[in-house]
Amino acid sequence: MTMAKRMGLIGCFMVALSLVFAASEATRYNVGGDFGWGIPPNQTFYSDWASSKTFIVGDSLVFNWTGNQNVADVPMADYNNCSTDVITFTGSPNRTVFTITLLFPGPRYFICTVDDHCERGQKFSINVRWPFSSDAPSPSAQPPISSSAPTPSFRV
Ligand SMILES: [Cu+2]
Repeated sequence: MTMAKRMGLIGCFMVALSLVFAASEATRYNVGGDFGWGIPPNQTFYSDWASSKTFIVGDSLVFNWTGNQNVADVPMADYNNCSTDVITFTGSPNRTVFTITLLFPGPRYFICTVDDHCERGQKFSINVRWPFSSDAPSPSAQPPISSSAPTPSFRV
């Protein structure tokens, strides 16, 4: 394949990707609203904030903080344990604006690993959806697979 053809294919892919994002009107969410990203006033502050929103592929999370904070994009187990043994995104100690664009669907978990911030509620999880499928049920909302379903019978 020539370089020109290859660049053409990449170009087509980029156009298709941007069309998907444009059609879904990507949203930038300020995590925690006006409060920003810090030790919250209560344990459910960030889960309350996240539960009122629908996150679509292409949307962004904007973490705004002052002082000693960080953001870690972690698996569920680290989220549940408030693990501090994870890679974090840190910023300048004074003021940081850190943006994460949600590029793929599925559950995502974010925590702060400074001191006991996570235990004090500086954590939240979201379920990122594909565009155009905002009514799709989340994995936890799907009905359980019945074990008593009749097995198909075959005539011999
Ligand atoms: Cu923190």
